Order: sequence, then C-alpha cells, then structure tokens
Amino acid sequence: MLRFLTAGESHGRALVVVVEGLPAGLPVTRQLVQAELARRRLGYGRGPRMRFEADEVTLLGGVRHGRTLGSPVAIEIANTEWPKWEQEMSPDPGSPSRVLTTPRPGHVDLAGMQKYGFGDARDVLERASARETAARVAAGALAKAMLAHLGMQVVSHVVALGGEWSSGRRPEPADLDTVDASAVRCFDAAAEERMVAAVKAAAKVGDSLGGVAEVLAYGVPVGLGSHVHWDRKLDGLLAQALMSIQAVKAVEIGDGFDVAGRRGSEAHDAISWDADAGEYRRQTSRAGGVEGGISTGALVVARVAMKPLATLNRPVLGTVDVATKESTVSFKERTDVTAVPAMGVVAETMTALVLAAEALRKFGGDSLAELVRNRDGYLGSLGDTPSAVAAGDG
Ligand code: EPS
Repeated sequence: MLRFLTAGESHGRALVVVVEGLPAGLPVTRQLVQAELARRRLGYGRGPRMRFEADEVTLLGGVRHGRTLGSPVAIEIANTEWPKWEQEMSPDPGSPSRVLTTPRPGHVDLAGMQKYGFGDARDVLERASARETAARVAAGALAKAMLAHLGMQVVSHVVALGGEWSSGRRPEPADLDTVDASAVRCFDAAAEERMVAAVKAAAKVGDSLGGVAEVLAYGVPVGLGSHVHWDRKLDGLLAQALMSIQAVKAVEIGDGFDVAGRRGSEAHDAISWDADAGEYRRQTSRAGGVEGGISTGALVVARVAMKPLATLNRPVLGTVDVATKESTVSFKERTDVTAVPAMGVVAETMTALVLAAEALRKFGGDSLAELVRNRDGYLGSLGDTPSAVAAGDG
C-alpha cells in the first residue's frame, strides 16, 4: 500500500511529507524532487511570493546513496519566508500581532473558525493554503519516478483560463517541455495569448481567475482499480484525489458531462483486436480510460476545474467582522491572480500517486526489480472461455 501524509502551514518553518510503501531500490535524488517543485511554481498570474521564495528540499529519511530503502521517505521543504513569519507563526506560547477577523467569502476561513472554535482566520487559512501542494508534489515526484519504470507517464495542460478555452489538442509525454514553456502551461499558442490577456485584465482590477486543467496518463495498463467494490474504483479514486486539490470544484473523467447528452451509439469506445500486438484496442477514450472502475488500457483522461481564488487584491465581496458582527469587506492579502497552471502540475501529482498506489496493489513487490518483473509478467489476457454446457432435460 502506498500512502502519504503532509504537515506544515503556509508561513510555517517548513512543509513535510512522509511517503510510505515505495519499493526499495527506486533511484531518487534531491534534484528530481526539486525539478518537480519548480514546475509547480510556473505560470503567469502567480503572486510575488513565487519569485522570492525558493523550495528548499531536504531528504530526511528513506533514501540512501540515491536509492529508496523501502522505509518511509520523509521530505522537508523549508519556507524561505520563515524568518519574516517566525513571530507570527511561532509554535511557542504567545499571541499574534495581527488577528484576522474578516473571513474571505469562498475561502474556508469562516467555516473553519466555526468548526475548530478559532477567533483568528489565520489559524485556518495557514493550513488551507495551496502552499501545501508543494508537499504533495514532492511525494508525486517519487510516484512519477516509480511509474516511469512501469512505462507510465502523466502530463497535464491548461485547457481553460478565465473563460478562454484551448483547442483541446492533447500533448503527449514528449510535449511536456513545450507545455511547461508556455506562460500558462497551455498547448495552444493562440489560446495562450488570450489567456495571458485575461490574466492581465483581471490583475489590473485586482480580481482573480479560475480555469480547467486536463490530466493525461499514458501507458496505464489494463486492470488498475476494480469494479468489485465502491472504494476500489479507479475513477472514484482519481475523482477524490483530484477534488481534494485546493480550490477545485469539479472533476470530469473522459468526456464526462458531455457524454450524458449523447446517444449510446456515440458515447462509448468501440473494442477491436490488434492481431499483430495480440492486444485489444480502443480508438477513442470517451470513457477516460476507465470502465466500471477498471483501467482499460486506453489513455486515462481527467479534467479538473478550479474556482477563481477567493483572496482578491481588491476585496469587494461582503463579509462580517466576527469580532464586532459589523458588515465589511474581507481582509486584503497579497495573492495570485490565478494558480490554474500550477494546479495542473498538482493534478498530475495526485493522478500519479493514485496510479502508483494501484500499480503497487496490482503488481506488488518489495523492490523495484520485483515490481517491474511482476509487471512484465502480467498478461492482461482472458481466462479460458468456458464452453457452454447444453441445458440438460433432467
Ligand atoms: C496562497 C496565497 C499565496 C500563494 C500561496 C498560496 O501566498 P502568500 O499570501 O503568502 O503570498 O503564494 O502559494 C504558495 C506559497 C505556494 O507555494 O504555492 C493561498 O492563499 O492559498
């Protein structure tokens, strides 16, 4: 079983993640994690913090001489902003110098304060912050590294930002550098221009923008996930993992909502037999590579919709000061205009973690060599077709 836990607050000393269940012998370096974290910082529309904060990675445990040991891998990502926040976020007894009492609508501030009994929104927002996704991406870097040995690659691209849509043309793994080189991680240059213009326009008036990223998993073998129980369905696992990303409000697998409006004859992926390869094939991936909770061997496709960030540089949404109960506007924090390009990288991460967990469940093994051997020995073929027994008369 592959599992991971993150801890840490946005302006705390550091984020940490512990990943348990990786096989021994997986090549892992600090640079591998660092490179993936750098990808998460990409995207036009991010705030100034992305420029002045570095993600400082330390491998605390589970890796020796560039290989995993099969023990939990612990990673620390230091917040280089910490010296500025040391007083405000100190774990030692004391009190903050500034108490945030005007919760932002659309953020978890108020519901979190009510649930946990806090009088300061910072006690909620520090953990709710999407800064936490840096820790997920570190874990995802390890999952991706493992998947690569099984022939699986996960890529993402932004298909909508601020209401501007791309042509939808899908990048392949070899196109990932091109996508990352785009200002908004979009694979359609004309759409990228419109998206950047939308971000500029929103920034001018202190507003924020949402959008949609598409995640594509290549090389996923038939047979990950299962139809036998609700909590083993691959699409269900993907939906939960993707929906858990901060500010995500919708997840669609394959043609998703669109399929609901089509006739059955137009809604599914026809099956054919490739005699040369000895494999069943699907020419389309309307089902997003999952049928009944099991991967079919077709391209795995998920779309993830992110709402506009709730922190505005020009707060206009009405709220209440919880100290006085007077109507006001929410507090002003420096923020990003949009984080959709970064969310795409986080969506890759969550997809990779789900696929890695399911691959380990299916193929198993304590070392990478054993896992790869088990994968190579997997046929994905059918059992014998039982011959029908003619109904007797007795
Ligand atoms: C975030 C607000 C911004 C983002 C932050 C997430 O932080 P700040 O208010 O400190 O500038 O920069 O994201 C990150 C730091 C990150 O690494 O992704 C929020 O409100 O969620």
